[in-house]
Amino acid sequence: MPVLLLWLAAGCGGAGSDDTASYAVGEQDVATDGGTWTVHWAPSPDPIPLNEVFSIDATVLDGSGAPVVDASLVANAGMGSHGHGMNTVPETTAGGDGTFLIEGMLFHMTGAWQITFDITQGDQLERATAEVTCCATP
Ligand SMILES: [Cu+2]
Repeated sequence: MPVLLLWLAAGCGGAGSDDTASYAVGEQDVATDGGTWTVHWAPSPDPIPLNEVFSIDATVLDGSGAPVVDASLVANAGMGSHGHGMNTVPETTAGGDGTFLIEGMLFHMTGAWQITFDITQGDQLERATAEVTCCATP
């Protein structure tokens, strides 16, 4: 039955649909605003649950697609249209190989959220922003 449900969501899921599958984020690549790096990321669990803590696996890549091992990353999120952020402060753990584990994210409202990844390498700082629509209702 899960296969059938996914197929139905893919065929019929549109604006306003509350099918769980229509909120799946998948793996995304988001370029930083200066164009230097790409953040490859995915949430866990996916789809992101409303009002429940989730985490993000992210990898910072350079222009050739190689991991950037000496950059730092700070993640945050907010609803630009509402002018507020999250009520939690996420913590980021660097893997030392270009990967980062971001824990303690929580979306407390449905609607459009922006996840920001601030990447710093030396004295260079650039931001990647991902747009996410929250969330599947239980
Ligand atoms: Cu809001």
